[in-house]
Amino acid sequence: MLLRLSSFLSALAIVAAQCPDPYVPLDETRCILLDEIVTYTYDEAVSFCQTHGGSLLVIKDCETFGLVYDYIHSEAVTTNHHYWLAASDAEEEGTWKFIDKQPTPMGTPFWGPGQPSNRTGYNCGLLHASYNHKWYDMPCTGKYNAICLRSV
Ligand SMILES: *[C@@H]1O[C@H](CO)[C@@H](O)[C@H](O)[C@H]1NC(C)=O
Ligand SMILES: [Ca+2]
Repeated sequence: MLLRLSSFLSALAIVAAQCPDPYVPLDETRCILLDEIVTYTYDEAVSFCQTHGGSLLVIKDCETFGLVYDYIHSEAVTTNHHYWLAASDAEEEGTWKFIDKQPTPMGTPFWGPGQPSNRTGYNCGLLHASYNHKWYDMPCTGKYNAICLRSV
């Protein structure tokens, strides 16, 4: 039992050590950096994450959404902010792609009801604080907070 606990703790230490500051572990293979202080346009948020050796938030499965959601909701100060999702339909209206050109999942549990709205000029994805951080399409020139992900 003791042995198990100590190997678990040292495994945790290894994971923690592998995420460069100011990143913290999201899971065994990924690190997360959340900035709830400074707001950015979509393009500024993309640059912010690149500067920090990562990528603006990409979520391709429920598990990742759950981990990111739990991280956002772990503190009141981070819960009350909107965060950019690195997804856009600027290239072709209604065709949502992540920054890595992969298709963005549609519908539940990701997008809010009736989202994306596909309104003119609403071409960037946002985790909306007023809607439990479900995804909404917003003008890319809005100023919101950023979450970056990177590999350990
Ligand atoms: C907007 O387009 C997407 C992709 O075609 C679609 O899934 C979604 O239902 C559309 N939204 C509305 C409000 O019609
Ligand atoms: Ca659009």
